Amino acid sequence: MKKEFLDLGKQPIANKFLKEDEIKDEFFFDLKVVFDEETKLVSLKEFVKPELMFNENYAYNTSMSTPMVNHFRNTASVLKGRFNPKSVLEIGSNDGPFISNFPTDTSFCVEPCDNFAKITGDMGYRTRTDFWTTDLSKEIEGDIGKVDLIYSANCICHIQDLDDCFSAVANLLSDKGVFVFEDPSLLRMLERGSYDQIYDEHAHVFSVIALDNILRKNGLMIFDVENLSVHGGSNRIYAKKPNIPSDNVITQNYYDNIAEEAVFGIDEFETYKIFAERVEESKDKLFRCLGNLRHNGKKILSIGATSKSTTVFNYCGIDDSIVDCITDTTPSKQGLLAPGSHIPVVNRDSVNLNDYDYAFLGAWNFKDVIANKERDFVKNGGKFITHVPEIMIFS
Ligand code: JHZ
Repeated sequence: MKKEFLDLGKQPIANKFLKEDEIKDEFFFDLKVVFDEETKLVSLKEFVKPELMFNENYAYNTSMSTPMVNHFRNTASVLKGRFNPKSVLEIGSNDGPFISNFPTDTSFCVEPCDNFAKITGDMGYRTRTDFWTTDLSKEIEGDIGKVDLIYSANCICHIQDLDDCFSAVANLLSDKGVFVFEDPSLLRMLERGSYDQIYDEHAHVFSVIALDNILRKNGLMIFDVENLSVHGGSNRIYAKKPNIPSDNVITQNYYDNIAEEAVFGIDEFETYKIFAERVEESKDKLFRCLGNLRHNGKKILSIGATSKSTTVFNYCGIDDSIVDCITDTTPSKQGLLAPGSHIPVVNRDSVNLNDYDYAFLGAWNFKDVIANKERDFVKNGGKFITHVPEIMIFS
């Protein structure tokens, strides 16, 4: 039932930034994407072993992006106001920007990366350094009982076995509890041509339609959906146990999202073939654009050593002969080489942007924040390049 529609070539671990002597052993896999005719789920054809991606060296610190810290503070306040949960569990708590808004004595974290689990542990939160599974959820239930709010951001789409993941949630959730999770939206990816949402960690890119099918199979139902602007367009899904009277009635947002996706053709294979053609065109155009600028002696850097830019640079064949360096605010990425492309990642403060003619937006999702921060670059004649939704040069 699974049909392949996109081949993004050989790709490395998207967040495995390297030292020079690690290049020779770098791991690559075939990044191909499939559509499941039965559930309508879009997934990677070949999954990468979770331990290779999520371990003590995982480089994506949520708290290094100020807009995301604000996002999680607001999210926590909205959820407290709407549901008033007595206990909270976060799956994939990273370095704690969401959970830190809840009391330590009634909150619990699950995080497989030791470096981050240590941070929330030090903050006083009971933290299990582990992957989210039904076995773990039963263990936690034995420890703390049922939970009123289970929350997860940019993590459920990382979990390869969704049936196990959702059964684990259904097991631990109190009868009137809510499961809230947010991940990049498949519809927004298809509309914007942002194929760089696809990389090793994103085992799936979710539509509401596919989630509706899979959650139902596993004892949960969606009652609300919110469309968010973060990460280039995400959906926040609200689910609960079916057949239990609660205040959480099915909202119009839920029906509207399902209808919008159906009109777009998200449940039809043909839609994905058209998307794949657009992606190939984008690759050719970006390679020609950056290649020509370089050929004409222009200096190019990239801003944001993102997982997304790992996909773009490796798929389009862009390396340090075209892009001199990538600036990033995350200390654990700085001083290392970007996965696959081996472009050096540097601290933003060590670079004078005015020495460059063009800045490619690896973090195009923060376009406005970056353009605002880098007004001086534009004043001095610098220009930005993005590939979303089309290849564009702008200032
Ligand atoms: P950002 C992450 O993907 C990883 P990435 C993860 N796997 C996931 O699922 C998705 O999010 C949704 C830096 N930066 O958020 C900070 C600047 O340098 O787009 C970050 O390293 N300057 C969990 O990696 C990176 O850019 C700035 O001004 O694609 C942004 O990464 C700002 C604002 C950020 O996610």
